[in-house]
Amino acid sequence: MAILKIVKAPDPVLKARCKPVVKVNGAIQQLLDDMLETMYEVPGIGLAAPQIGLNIQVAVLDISNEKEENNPVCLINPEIIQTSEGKNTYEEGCLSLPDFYENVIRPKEVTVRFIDRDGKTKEIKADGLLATAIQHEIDHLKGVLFVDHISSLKRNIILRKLKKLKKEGIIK
Ligand code: GNR
Ligand code: NI
Repeated sequence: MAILKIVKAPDPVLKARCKPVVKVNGAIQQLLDDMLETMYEVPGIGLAAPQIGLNIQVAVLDISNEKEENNPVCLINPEIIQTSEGKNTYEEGCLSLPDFYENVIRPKEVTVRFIDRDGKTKEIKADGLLATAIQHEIDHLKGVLFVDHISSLKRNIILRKLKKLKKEGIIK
């Protein structure tokens, strides 16, 4: 097990498209376990591979609260195969955009097809926070951040502030 370093914007690794995983082997399972450990440590409700510097189609999620049992979800090569007409607004955050939050409108319900930690193909129909988090993580695998869904004015303010914080050595 290991805690991994989280990449902060702006960084080209967060803007690249991710390659599919061709085989679920021990190395991928180790990576999933390390990503879950890193996500729980922060804590966050999701983490995608580009956020730890890897452009591969892997993400982990857990929307359970501190009183509940952990409910880890591992997504390999996820695709959204259905979205609802109805929309939902959530105030989103991102571990790669630390301390910035904005409302994002997305489909309320999604069905996602993916390969799980055991290499089995699965489908989940999600709504509420899980649907939002799944869409947020799949966006990361396409090089999309939540700030790409808000106005360019708000996005540029956030990215400029992050650049400055990096330059001053306040964040890495
Ligand atoms: O921890 C996270 N919280 C969150 C809140 C609302 C919508 C999406 C998220 S995902 C985020 C972790 C993260 O950056 N995943 O990529
Ligand atoms: Ni994120």
